[in-house]
Amino acid sequence: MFTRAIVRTPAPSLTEGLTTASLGKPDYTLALQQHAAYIAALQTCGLAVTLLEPDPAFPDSCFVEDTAVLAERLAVITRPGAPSRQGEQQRVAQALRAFYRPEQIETLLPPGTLEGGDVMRVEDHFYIGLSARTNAEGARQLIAILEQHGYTGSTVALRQVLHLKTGLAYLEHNRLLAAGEFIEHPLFALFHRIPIAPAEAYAANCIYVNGTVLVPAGYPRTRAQIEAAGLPVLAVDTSEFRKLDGGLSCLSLRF
Ligand code: CIR
Repeated sequence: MFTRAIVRTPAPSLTEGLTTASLGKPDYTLALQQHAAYIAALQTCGLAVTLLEPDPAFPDSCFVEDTAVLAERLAVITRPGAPSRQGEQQRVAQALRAFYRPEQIETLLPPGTLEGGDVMRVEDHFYIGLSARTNAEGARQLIAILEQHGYTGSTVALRQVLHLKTGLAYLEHNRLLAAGEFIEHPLFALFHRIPIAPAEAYAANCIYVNGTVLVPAGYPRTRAQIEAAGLPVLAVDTSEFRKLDGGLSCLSLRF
């Protein structure tokens, strides 16, 4: 069960955020509305939400998931791989000090880089994507920290996606939403995989929050597949964050 989430209000500089999509710039006003609706959805799922103030110096800082990896007894402050995002983690680290004891907070060090979007937890194991943002040294440090705190970790080489969770979402009870390169990936062969249609690949980035699955609005086939697996869904519109390669998981840290 999650009880809390940390989110960060998008800054007006959001329009200058990193992207590989060709969908145009986000509409800032609409992004703020979508962000508010996202917070409301987390609250509907029972989470107490801590809202951090915007920081115009970091256009991508609303994507707080990338700045930390959280578990019940551990908070790891990451070192984002995108140069323009290095430093975002300081404000989140400060916020986490209200919820974790000093000995439960660890920090990744240079030359390691790692973004939380590359980390998918399954029970007490953490899959870590090796991506353009997360390097082998960052993964090595995270695995060592996890093992010191009673968890385990392993790496997954990525081929096409930005982050591991761009193409995967764990929905508990062995259910795994998988898109693109992960649909047939041998590492995940033992999961009950729910394959996402190529036209809806963006919708692989869902989040399971206390029994409900938040799905991006506008992906009816994925929504029907999740409902067919017996899970209640809550649709949240993330169109403006999609323009920056961001999705539902990226917008919060849940713990
Ligand atoms: C970036 O490129 O870093 C942001 N525009 C999007 C980050 C998405 N985060 C995530 O998938 N966890």
